[in-house]
Amino acid sequence: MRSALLLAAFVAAPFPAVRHNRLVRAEPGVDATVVKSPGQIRLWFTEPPELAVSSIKLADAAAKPIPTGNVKATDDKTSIAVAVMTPLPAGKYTVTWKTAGADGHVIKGSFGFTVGT
Ligand SMILES: [Cu+2]
Repeated sequence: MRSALLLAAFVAAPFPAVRHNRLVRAEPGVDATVVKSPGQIRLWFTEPPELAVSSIKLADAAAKPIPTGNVKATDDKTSIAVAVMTPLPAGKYTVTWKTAGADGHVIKGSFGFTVGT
């Protein structure tokens, strides 16, 4: 029902003036190289992310999923995070995320980071 209402709103206003929620910062950073395995993956957005539709997934260079905790709120309302359950060996990793802002539009993206020197 909610999605039908959202769709109707979208069709009625094909050129919405509102800006969708956007990723503004990440830790580890987008395309960053970190020396130490991160204890968590944390993302910041332009507006508070909807926790219920949020996911943060981590995979190694072979696209094998790396175990993480559940997506959780942080002390900053524009940020969400997941714990990384095991130390990451040196290598390249991909973070794939999904969330929504107050307007309910789902946004998603992915970025890489490297552990090692
Ligand atoms: Cu939007």
